[in-house]
Amino acid sequence: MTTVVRANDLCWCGSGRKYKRCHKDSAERVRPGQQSPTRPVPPAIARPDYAESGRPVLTSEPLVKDAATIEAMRRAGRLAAEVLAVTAAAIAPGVTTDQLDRVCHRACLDRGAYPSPLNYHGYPKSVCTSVNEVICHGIPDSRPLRDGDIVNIDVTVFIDGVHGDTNATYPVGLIDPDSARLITVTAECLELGIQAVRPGRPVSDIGRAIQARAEAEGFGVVRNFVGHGIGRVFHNGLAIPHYYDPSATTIMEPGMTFTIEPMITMGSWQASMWPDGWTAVTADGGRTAQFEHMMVVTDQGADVLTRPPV
Ligand code: HM4
Ligand code: CO
Ligand code: CO
Repeated sequence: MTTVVRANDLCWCGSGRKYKRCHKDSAERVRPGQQSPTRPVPPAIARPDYAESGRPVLTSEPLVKDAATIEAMRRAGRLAAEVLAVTAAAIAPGVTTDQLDRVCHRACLDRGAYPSPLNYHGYPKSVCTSVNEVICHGIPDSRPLRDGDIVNIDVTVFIDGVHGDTNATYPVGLIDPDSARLITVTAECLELGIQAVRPGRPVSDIGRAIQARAEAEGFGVVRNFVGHGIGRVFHNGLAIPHYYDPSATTIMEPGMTFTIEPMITMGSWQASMWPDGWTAVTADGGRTAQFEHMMVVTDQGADVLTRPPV
């Protein structure tokens, strides 16, 4: 006897989710493609300390920045938002994630910026492109985007000695209503996290706000990737969890700079890693979305440095 399991049937495991969003067939999952050769950066463009060796020399820095550093980060944030918009404009069915990398790389160089991911701890490309069940750090390759996919583009630029970091998730062609709701709710989660930024309060307030919204929608919050302190260092050791973590006791202070970048899942928030050591995927193959902004804490709340112009 054979049993036909359809994609939209409830999963056999009793999770209450559709089969295609639970124990999804490996044939439907994103699979690694071919990577293109390393893209060069002209010597005229200033590089971060890890650009040659892959290992950052500076790994920590003051969490509260001086005025000159914040001004530099304002410019880096604005450029990162521009590069994200230029790269996202190339999204279409049939376009490969490597083509998105080429667009991002060129857009960084055009603005005199170094694409921060390139050779950071050996990362081979200039941007992260995370499709469907890929949580984050997807490596651009020969896989063409397909109608109905969702794709996150995560841009970081290095200019004037500081980084600017932002990401967003986009539909490819026409997407299903559940994927559209995942994207909308994830963008709302980021905004609620930003609204929770307030001097004198612990950073755990941010994750509390995000988790409440995500779980009220029946979605999960990824635990093992977090927002981060940023400045002259790409990831400086300050962690901003997107779920309520009572041990995240750092008190927000004016001049503190960090990212909030929630990763929200349709099914389980548990992650697993591809053999490439970078690509993080949901353990159950369910879709996941992410949005990111970089901000500075002010006397009132947050000043977002990566807001695209309206
Ligand atoms: S590596 N993007 N992101 N992201 N890393 C290449 C592209 C990358 C990250 C990253 C979000 C949060 C934290 C981190 C991080 C150490 C532990 C080495 C400082 O790598 O914290 O890296
Ligand atoms: Co990252
Ligand atoms: Co980031």
